[in-house]
Parts: sequence; C-alpha cells; structure tokens
Amino acid sequence: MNIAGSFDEKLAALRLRHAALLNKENAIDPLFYNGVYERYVDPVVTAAHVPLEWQFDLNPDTNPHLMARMEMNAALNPGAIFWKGKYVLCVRCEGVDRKSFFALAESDTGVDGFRFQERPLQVPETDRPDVNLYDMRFVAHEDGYVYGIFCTERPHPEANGDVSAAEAQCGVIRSKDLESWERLPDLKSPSSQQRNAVLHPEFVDGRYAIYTRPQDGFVDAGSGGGIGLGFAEDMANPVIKDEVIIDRRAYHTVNELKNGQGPAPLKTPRGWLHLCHGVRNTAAGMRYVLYLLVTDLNDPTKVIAKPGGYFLAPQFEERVGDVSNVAFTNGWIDREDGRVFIYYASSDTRCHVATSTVERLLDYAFNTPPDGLSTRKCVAQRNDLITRNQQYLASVAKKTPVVAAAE
Ligand code: BGC
Ligand code: BMA
Repeated sequence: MNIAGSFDEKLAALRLRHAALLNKENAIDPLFYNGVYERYVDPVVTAAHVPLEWQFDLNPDTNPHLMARMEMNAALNPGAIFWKGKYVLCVRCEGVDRKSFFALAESDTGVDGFRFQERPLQVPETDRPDVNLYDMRFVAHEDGYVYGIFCTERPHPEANGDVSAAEAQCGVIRSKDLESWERLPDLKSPSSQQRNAVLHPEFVDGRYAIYTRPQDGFVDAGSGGGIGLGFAEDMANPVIKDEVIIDRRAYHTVNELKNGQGPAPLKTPRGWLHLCHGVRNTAAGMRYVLYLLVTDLNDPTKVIAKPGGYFLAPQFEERVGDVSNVAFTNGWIDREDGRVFIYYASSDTRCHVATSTVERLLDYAFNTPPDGLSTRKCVAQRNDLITRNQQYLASVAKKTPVVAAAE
C-alpha cells in the first residue's frame, strides 16, 4: 500500500496498514515440523506493531510532512504472564536512539492480535539512575506480588573515559495489578555484574530463590561457571550470599561461551521445566540458541534431565537482524490445559511464539539423549537409534506379510 497524498490521506493509509497488521491472523508454519513444538508464520510483535502515536507527531501544524519523529528500531525479548484472561507480553521496545523501554502488549489468543497499552511503562529509578533497561522476566510469586526482574545498564563507575565501559545489574520492580509498580533496590550478588537474573516462583526453605549468571565482565561470563541459584531473605532488599551453579557451561556444547536462565521455570509433575539460552562463539560472532532442562521439584539446584543440543535455534529470516544469529527468550506461559506458549525473539529484532504442551516438553526433556560430549559418543547414540529403528521396523514387517502390504 502506497502512503501518499495529503497529510490526512497519508495518515489514513498509515492507520489502515497498522490496523491490518494488528488484525492479521497468525497460522502454524506448515513447513516446520519436529513434533516438539509448532512455529508460526508471522512474528507476534514487531517494531511496526508499536502505536503510531508513539512515533509520529499527528498534528499537521507541527508536522506538515507527517514525519516519524521518534522511530522504533525493534521490539524484542518479551517477558510474559497470563493475566485476567489475556496473554500479556512485556516487550523490550527499542527506539532508533538505542534506548530500550518496556511496554505491555495483550492478546486474547497468545499467537496473534497483540495490542500495546496506551503508553509504555515508566519504571521508577533507584538513587543510581539507569541508562538502559531490558529483558524483563515476569513472575507471579507465591508471596502475592508479580515481580519484574530486568537488566539495568549504567556506565561503569571505573570507566576512566572509556565510553563503552558498562555495568549490568539486576533491577527489580513489583506490582499487584500490573499497573502501579514499586521499584526495589537492585539485587546484590557475589558477582560484580549481573544479567539474566530470574526469580523462582516459590519459596525454597522459606527464602526467595533467584537464578543468576555470575560474570566477570559486561559481556564475558569469564570464570562464571554457568547458571546459578542464589537465596535471599527478602525482596525489599534483595541480597544473595550463597549461590550454587546448577548448570555448568561445557566445552564444545551449545553453551560453551555463556548461558542464562530464560523465563522463570514452570512447575510440572516431573520437575521444574527450564528454558535457557546458550551461546557459542563463531568466526561470524556469537550464536544464541535455546535449550531445555528439568530440575528436581524438591531441590531446584539439582538438574534431573538435560537433553543434548539446542531446543530452538534461529532459522531462515530469524537469523538476520540487528544482532544476527540470535534466539533469545525471557517469557513463556503455561495454561491449565497443559498448553505452553513460548515467546522468543530473533536476532534482537522481533518477537515470535512457538507452542507446545507440558506433556510434549517433558517427553522431549526426558527422552532426548544427553549431549554425548564427543563425536564418538554422538555417533554411538545415533547408531543406537538406527539399530532400535531397524529392529522395530523388522518386527512390524514380520507381522505384516509383504503380499498384504503390496495390495
Ligand atoms: C545490549 C544487550 C546485550 C548486552 C551485551 C547491551 O548493551 O542492550 O542487548 O545483550 O549489551 O552485549
Ligand atoms: C544478551 C541479552 C539480550 C540479547 C543478546 C544478544 O546478552 O541480554 O538482550 O538478546 O545479548 O544480543
């Protein structure tokens, strides 16, 4: 559709185009199959979904050319929660000025029709002003609050003139209605920087449990061993003293360089189901994929299932964007009927959904061979599968005489 003509004609055309995008029904991608989850044809939220009022000055006196005064660059890494009958995403919106902000978008179906609320969230500050906020994890905790745990970025206090030296910390807000938010002090943990912190939804031995990702530098996990779980007495002043690494990084796996907890884990009959991201380095830069693991219901520091390899990787156009070759997740929703809506972003640019069920995800988690950690072991695992298939197919063939099969 051409956007041309008078101010009013252009605005009408823009509104039509925007409405068509918001009303477009999504469909399961017919070309993708792995039995574990469905992918969808369209992303669920993109920069183009952001209301026109957030980007254009709609007054012809002050904006005669109907220019976008504050363009959007991307809509990515959404936190998610099911709230009052709606699927609610807390989208990381990013303006062309590289500043990210949070905005809630709601849908009735979880796979399409997402609409932003009237305004973005204005997150209250601590006494150390934030420069950039991103990657919200929403969790309804059993203490009665919905917590929003996110990354706050500021210039490094010892930057010494290096304008790219930054410090990442875990910011905390909480609410009872998703409307008014209280900012709590940033999490204090044994690590000098913190990104990808996530609150566990239940108390563990009477304490708050927080997934962490100890890291040496702003980008590098360095000697930080992997995803940690730390414990805090209260959230009004969250301080982690003891922390254990529950999922270690390993050589030549999908999380060799770094990893992090995605959204808060889901409680299932067989354990806490976790979705995580894993990063490896390549000549073309870092590659981010998602993987799954299960921890013990009574002891969430204990991993009881960890399928080998990635669960979801960016594919086709998902591989291209602002930061290419990235699949990242920090939100998913499980419904009472067992359906799971997995929200992920591709290449720091747009938000997608994949759908599955708790039953299928557990089947995947417990019946996928763990990473063999060497070519020899992986070939043995694949040969085992081939042998079992040959035996099974031979046994069915015996029961079904060839003549009958040919008829
Ligand atoms: C970006 C994040 C990124 C981080 C580490 C931040 O400045 O906003 O998207 O994950 O740097 O590279
Ligand atoms: C990180 C995250 C994400 C981002 C990813 C890839 O460290 O915190 O914000 O999607 O890098 O750039």
